Amino acid sequence: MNIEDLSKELSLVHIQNQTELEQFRIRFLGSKNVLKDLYAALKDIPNEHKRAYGQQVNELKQQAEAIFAASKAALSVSDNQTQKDDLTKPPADPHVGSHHPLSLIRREIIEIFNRIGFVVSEGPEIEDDWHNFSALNFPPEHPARDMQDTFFIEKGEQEWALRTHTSSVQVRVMEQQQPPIRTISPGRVYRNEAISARAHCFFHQVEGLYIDQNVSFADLKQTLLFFAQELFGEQTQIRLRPSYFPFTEPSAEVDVSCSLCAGKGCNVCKYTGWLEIMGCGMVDPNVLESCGIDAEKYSGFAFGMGVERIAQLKYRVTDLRLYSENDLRFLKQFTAGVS
Ligand code: 2U9
Repeated sequence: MNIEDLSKELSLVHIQNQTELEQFRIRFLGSKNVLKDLYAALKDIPNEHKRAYGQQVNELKQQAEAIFAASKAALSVSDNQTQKDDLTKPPADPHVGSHHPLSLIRREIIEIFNRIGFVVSEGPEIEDDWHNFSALNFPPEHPARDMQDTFFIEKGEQEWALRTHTSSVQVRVMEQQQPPIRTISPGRVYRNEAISARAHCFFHQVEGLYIDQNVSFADLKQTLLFFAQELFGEQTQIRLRPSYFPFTEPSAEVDVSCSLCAGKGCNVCKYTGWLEIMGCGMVDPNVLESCGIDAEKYSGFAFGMGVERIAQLKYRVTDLRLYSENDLRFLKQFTAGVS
């Protein structure tokens, strides 16, 4: 074999498996390799050509070493690939996803109210003035109707708003059916607020409504106590503080005893022993009448809570923005909730 023949052979070589790799190694790099004959022939080369000849043989050797190294690396990658394609192997990393913390809490809230006969109702996120405000007894000059609190959309003659609460869904339920009504409305709502750790331009609510004959404030209190004990544990107590909403009278804010310190006082409950979780009240007779329900015959209670607020308390989330940033470091912490 001369230099030209071997150079041509190297330029055409294509190693496809481990056997061919070993054959190549023996032929070009083994103890009796073909290049040794070329080195041996050096002594017969005229002196003036020795240097050029030696250089050509060295280049052939380097070329053979490079081909061997590259082929060996390529074959080890494809061997790994073959192993990966072994369908009998168990998956190395199944990449289990997670449910969003707000979905987990919403599901938990819905399940609790399902157990006592409340059914889910849903409705549009873009609402008219009637369903979002007027039917709910908001006076014409109420500040919530202001541009600064509500996102308005102008389309043709009609003015629309992004709903500011899911009570609008329950107005639609009352318009369509007569009591007994026992419904909860989970959903996204919008407020025209600057985004910060404590406020967002959208959040999620679950609102509840129960209308029948002789529904009393005691029924409301017992229902909320049941809910709080299911959600936070059977030791949980509730307390109601008087409040005001246009759609309920009387109205109250609902606190639960702090489950971290059992009501003794800690930094989460700001040493009060209580955590505010929702608002509630008896449905204002004006609202019943606006929705076609006889307020002489029927009464009802309603309540509303922010899902972010409940998730914040259960999971100790301190910044509202985390819920909508899709940061995997945050979301991955809820993998245990996948079922
Ligand atoms: C109808 C009539 C009345 C729903 C209610 C609240 C009290 C309440 C807030 C809690 C925190 C909203 O998410 S939040 O900002 N809600 O305090 N919501 S009573 O009352 C209704 C609902 C429907 C027809």
